This record gives sequence, structure tokens and C-alpha cells, in this order.
Amino acid sequence: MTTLRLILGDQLSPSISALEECDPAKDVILMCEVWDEATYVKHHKKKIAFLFSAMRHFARDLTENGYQLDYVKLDDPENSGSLQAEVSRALKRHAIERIVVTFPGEYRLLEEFLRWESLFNLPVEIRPDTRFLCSPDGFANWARGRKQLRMEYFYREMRKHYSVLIEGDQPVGGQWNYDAENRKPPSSGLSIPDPASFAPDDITKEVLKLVAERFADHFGDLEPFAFAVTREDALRVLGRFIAQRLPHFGDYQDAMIEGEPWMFHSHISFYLNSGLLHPMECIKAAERAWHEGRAPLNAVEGFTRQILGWREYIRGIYWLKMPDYGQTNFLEAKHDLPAFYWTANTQMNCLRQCVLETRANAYAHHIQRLMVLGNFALLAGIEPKQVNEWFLIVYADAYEWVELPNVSGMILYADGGLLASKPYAAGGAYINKMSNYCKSCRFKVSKKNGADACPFNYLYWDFLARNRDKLQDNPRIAMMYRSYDRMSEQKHQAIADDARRFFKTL
Ligand code: FAD
Ligand code: DLZ
Ligand code: SF4
Repeated sequence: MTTLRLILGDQLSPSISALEECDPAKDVILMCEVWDEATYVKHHKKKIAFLFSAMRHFARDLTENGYQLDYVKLDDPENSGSLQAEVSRALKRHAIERIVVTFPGEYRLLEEFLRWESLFNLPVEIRPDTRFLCSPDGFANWARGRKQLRMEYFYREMRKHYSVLIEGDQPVGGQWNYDAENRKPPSSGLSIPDPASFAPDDITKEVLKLVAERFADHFGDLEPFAFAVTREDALRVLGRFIAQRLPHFGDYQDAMIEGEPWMFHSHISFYLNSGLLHPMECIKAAERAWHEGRAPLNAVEGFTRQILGWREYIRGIYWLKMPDYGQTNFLEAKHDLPAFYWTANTQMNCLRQCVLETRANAYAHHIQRLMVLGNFALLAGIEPKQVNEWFLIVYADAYEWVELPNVSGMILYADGGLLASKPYAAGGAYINKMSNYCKSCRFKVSKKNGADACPFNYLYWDFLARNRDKLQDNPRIAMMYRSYDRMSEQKHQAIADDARRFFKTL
């Protein structure tokens, strides 16, 4: 049966299920660069360039291996602009008897795929995405009957299931979690290795030109462009991380240093999420480094937890709760996203640095996204829809399945506590402890109120006061309400006044 096999921009794995039992002599593989996917939110220029170049390299490699590729470039004059219309056009070019796709990363595309059988009057097979380590059904089974869906317990099951860092049925080293050792503040004189970087080849240069011409009004710097765009180079990024950064990954996981966007993180999310790397090969590479004494257990366990735990758990939550998850707004937050999320034009140095790095690199590391950019959006009561759109646009690793639960669940508490047991709110002191941003800030982190006080300080208490009816029964923050209640009436007034004055400036 001649089959049309559609491969999406984030399905660039030779082992992708849509290619299983592919007959290179008969079947046609369709890949298309389409306007709709590049603009349904106006993705960062670097993200579009990365994906188009990686798609073109993947298609080249498949062609060299004898597959029949039908690759539609964005500037092909016949390009219709949407995936559905491109499938329709491809059906006219080839005598196709059925369509095979792999389960997509976003709900809106699944809905579209489910309509195709009647639309095209052909069998459409949607195959599981076997690149993930827990299927949506597997996650639903784990979640069934549980009152709380805590990542930690899911992660332990995954460790046992895949026998990662396990001896017998116990964790190596006697502990499941070494988080307490992974919160070292940044120390001066840290020697941070340069990140891996790759000079654009001819394919990438052509894509850079296209993106510069067609997406000039999108956010972000297109160049310098140094991402890996092939599996071979993505494996080099992984190899360099294991050799140079992993030993310190745990210690400085939560640390932020001005002018050091990459820290000791792995920078593999772009490659994992587009399919150039497989999660288990990353986990195994780290585990091997521990066995061979090249990295300590706190680092290797911490890295494993991010991929085997957080990444799979986040995807599980997405598919368990969609489509409703996209609409949640438990705290009824309704402020607009401040313009400085795009311009970096703010005197709050932490936010300024994180936005500048995001604009330059289409990357910020986890604690910048969580503790600075996310924490501010939570405290300032920004509407979840606007925050979600920003995070989906600006990061080259962002797809809704991973972005939405991180934003609505982890940072905004918009799901009312499904993902996080309490809002991840913090004042300036924590940012000061984990970074050196405050040293060169116009605001004083030690000051709690007044025009030169760190805004995070009064916004923190104002957030608690504003959301009291929704949060005060949560036992994990009851203590903070007791502290608030011990403050004088005058202090309460100062907090409210400062917050009001601050919001007016946004
Ligand atoms: P490392 O710190 O080296 O971690 C290794 C890997 O663990 C990452 O590559 C990633 O695959 C995985 N990982 C770690 N934390 C998470 C997490 N919370 N959720 C899912 N995977 C995780 N990650 C994305 O891939 N895409 C997103 O759109 C995205 N949006 C986020 C939005 C917010 C508000 C927050 C707080 C986090 C978000 N994350 C997202 C998670 C995390 O910040 C990034 O995965 C990480 O910064 C990528 O950099 P890295 O590869 O250097 O990660
Ligand atoms: C993100 C993205 C972009 C920018 N462009 C394309 C594209 O032109 N063609 C394509 O097949 N995929 C693209 N993608 C990735 C899709 O948006 C992604 O597959 C879905 O969001 C599901 O995760
Ligand atoms: Fe950010 Fe406050 Fe520190 Fe300034 S003082 S960098 S606003 S935490």
C-alpha cells in the first residue's frame, strides 16, 4: 500500500514511528515548511531558523539513505501555507493509499489529524510517539486514583521501570533525590566552559537568509547562529556537556551569573524536543559518567531527574489535562504582559538580563525562567494566556506540550495546584542569594518598601494579600500568612501603596 508519511518539524528522529516499515521504493515522506506553523505564534527568529535548517538536513540524510522525500520549502511559490493543505497537494502529486503520522506534540494538531480520514477519504494512522519514555496512557494509569500528582513519586516509578541509578530496587547512594546539594550560590571565579557552537553550512546560510527576509518582524536576534542542526552535531553537544559541564551541573543548577547565559546546563532541550537526541541516550551517557567516576552522583541524579522525571511528567500532565489546561486561570490574573518582556527596557536588572539573553539566544536556563521571568509574572498577576504566548514564542525549545504545564502549572499556579503544591513565589532575597544580579541593580534588594526598594519584595506580600481567599488554606503557605498578619497595619498599607505605584509604571 503506497503510504504518505508526514514528518513534522519536531519529529526529526530516524527512529520516528511514522517511518517504521517504510518502503523506500514506494512510500513518500512529506516534510513541509509552512507559514501557519511558523506564525501561529510569532516564534523567535532563531527558533524558526533552527527548525527549518534541522528539517532540511534531516531530509537530506533520508534522501541519501534512499528514501523518497517530498520536501516543500517555505518559499516554494506553490506552498499553500498550512500542513493540511500541503498534505492535500501532496495527495494530488502521488498515488497515495493511506497516510501515516506520529502523534503530534500539540493538541491543536491532534484535532486536525483526527479530521483527515474523512477529509481526505483515506485511512490515516496516528502512531504513538515512542521517543517519550512514558506514554499518555501510561501516565493516565499512574495518575488514576491519586489525590495529588507529585513529580517525585512519578520519577521514582520511572527510575525503577527503566532501572536507572538503581541497585536491586533501591536508589544508588541510598537517596532518590540530591536536590538539597544542588543549590550552591554562584561563587566568584567560576570557570564556565564555552558552549558548543557550530558554524552555519550552506543549508543553514540559505535558511538564515530566508528567515531574515520573511520573519523580520519576529522577536529575537537571528545571528550569530551557532545551534547544531544535525544529529551528529547534537551528539557532540551532549558529549561536551557530559565531559565539561555535568560534573558541576548539580552544584550550580540554580545559580545565575550576569553575562553567563549557559552556566553548567546541558543546552540539549532544542535537540531533545525536535528529535535530534533521544532522552534515554542522554540519561545513559550521564549514568555512564557516574559509573566511570567522571561525574558525582548529585549531578548525575539531578540531570536524570530533569529528563526522566520532569520532562516526562510535564508531557503526561499536558495530555492528561488538555484541552482544558490551556484555559486555566485559578488566580484570575488579568494584567497585561509588560512591554519589557520584549524590549528589556526595565530597571530591574534581573529581568533585564534574562530578557536580553532570551532575545539574543532563544534560550534561558531553568532558574531564570522560573525564579525571575516566571516569578515576576506570577507576582504581578499577568494573564496566563499572555504569559504562555510569550514563553512559546521566545524559546527555541518551546512546544505547547512542554511550555504550557511549565507556565500555567509550575510558575503561575493557574491550575490551582495540580502540578505545584504551592505557588513558586519569592521575594528579592532568593534572587540575590542565587545570583549576582542585585549588585548592579538600581533597586536595593535589602529594602522592603519605598521607591528604591526591590519590587519583588513588596510584590511578594501584595501577591499573598491579593490572593488570600484562594491561598490561605494551603498548609504550605499558611506560615507566610501568619507572618503577614503579624505586620502592622501601616506596613500592610505601605506594601499595597508600593505595589499600586509600581503597577502604574508598567
Ligand atoms: P538542563 O537544565 O540541562 O536540563 C536537562 C534537560 O531536562 C532539559 O534539556 C529538558 O529536556 C529537561 N527539563 C528540565 N526541566 C524541565 C522541565 N521543567 N520541563 C520539561 N523538561 C525539563 N523546557 C522546554 O524544553 N521547553 C519549554 O518550552 C520550556 N518552557 C519552560 C517555561 C518555564 C516557565 C519554566 C520554568 C521551564 C520551562 N522549561 C521548558 C524547562 C526548562 O527550563 C528547560 O527545559 C531548560 O531550561 C532547557 O535547558 P537545558 O537543555 O540547558 O536544560
Ligand atoms: C515550530 C515549527 C515551525 C516554526 N515550523 C514548522 C514547519 O514549518 N513545519 C513543520 O512541520 N513543523 C514546524 N514547527 C513544528 C510544529 O509547530 C510542531 O510539530 C507542532 O507544534 C507540534 O509539536
Ligand atoms: Fe532583581 Fe530586585 Fe535584585 Fe534588582 S534588586 S536585580 S529587581 S531581585
